[in-house]
Amino acid sequence: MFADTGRLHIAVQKSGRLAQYSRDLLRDAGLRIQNGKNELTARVDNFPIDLMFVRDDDIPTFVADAVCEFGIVGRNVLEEFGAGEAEPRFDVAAPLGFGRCALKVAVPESFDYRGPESLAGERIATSYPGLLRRFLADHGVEASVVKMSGAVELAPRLGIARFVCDLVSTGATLEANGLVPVETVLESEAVLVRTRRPLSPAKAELADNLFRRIEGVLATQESKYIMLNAPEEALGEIADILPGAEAPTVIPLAGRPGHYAVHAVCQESVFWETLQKLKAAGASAILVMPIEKMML
Ligand code: PRT
Ligand code: ZN
Repeated sequence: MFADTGRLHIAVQKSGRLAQYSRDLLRDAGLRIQNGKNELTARVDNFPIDLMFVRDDDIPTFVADAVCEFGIVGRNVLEEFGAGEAEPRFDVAAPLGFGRCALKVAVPESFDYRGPESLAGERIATSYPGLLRRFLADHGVEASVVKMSGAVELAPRLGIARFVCDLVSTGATLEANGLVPVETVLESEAVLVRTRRPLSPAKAELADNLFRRIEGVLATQESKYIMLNAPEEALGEIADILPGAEAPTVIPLAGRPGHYAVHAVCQESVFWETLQKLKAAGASAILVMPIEKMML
C-alpha cells in the first residue's frame, strides 16, 4: 500500500483511548510530529519517520505485513489477531503502561457462579471470540461464542447471550448492567509492537534508535534521582534500601568529616515507606527528583 521510501512508519490509533497517550509517548521520545492537515499520516520533522493514524483493529495487520514497522496497540487487540495466526509476524517490543484493562467473563449478579464449568453449554457474547475460545478450550469447557462488535454488556438484557466477555477498566459498565466479573481471560495494556519482517540496514538502525529512545522514556517514567546525606557507618544499609539503584555516587561533605552525600538513580518507584526506611537507617536531607531524560 505504501511504497518503501526509506522512511519508517509507526501505526497509532487515530482517535480513541490510546490516541493521545501514543502521540505523547512519541513526542517524549523526541519525535517532532507535524500537525498537518492530512488526517491519515503525519510526518516527523527530525527523523525519517511517518505516523499512520488508523483504527486500532487494523494495527496488527499493518505491522504483521510490515506496512508499518512499529505500532502501538492494546495487547487485547494484538492477541485476538494473533489467535487466528499460525506464526506470529510481530514481536511485542515493550509494554507501555497505559490503556490498562482486562478482558473478563461476567455473569448476571443473581447467577450462582461455580467456576468455568458453569459456562458449559451457555452462550457468551464478546468482541474477542479468539481469546474467549482459547480460554474455554484451556478450561475444557464447551460453550457457544456469540460475536458482537460493540455494546456487549447489553447482550444479556437483549436475550442475545446469558453471559458476556468484555474489557473492563473501572468495572462501572458491568455494574450498571447488573453483571459481575468472574474470570479474567487477559490482562491488557498498550504495547509497542515491531514487525518481524527483515528491514534494510538503514531502517533497522533507525528502528533500533527509536526503540532505545522509547525505552529511555519508559525508564524515566518510573525512575527517580535520590540525594541524601548519611554518616559513613550507614552507607552500606542505605545502598541496600535504595530501590533498583546501581552503585550510588558517594561524595564527602565539606566540613563534616565522616559524613557523605549519596546520589543515586532509582529505577523503581520510590515510596514514602522507602524514605522512612532510609531515615531510620541514618539518612537525612532526603530529596527525590524526577528525571527528565535518560538513555540506558
Ligand atoms: O476506533 P477504534 O477501533 O480505533 O477504537 P475502539 O473503539 O475499538 O477502541 P477504544 O478507543 O475504545 O479502546 C482502545 C483500547 O483501549 C482497547 O483495545 C483497550 O486496549 C484499551 N482500553 C482500556 C479499553 C478500556 N480500557 C475500556 N474500558 N477499551 C475499551 N473499554 C470499554 C469496554 O469495552 C467497556 O465497554 O469501556 C467499557 C468498560 O469500562 P469500565 O471503566 O466501565 O470498566
Ligand atoms: Zn477498534
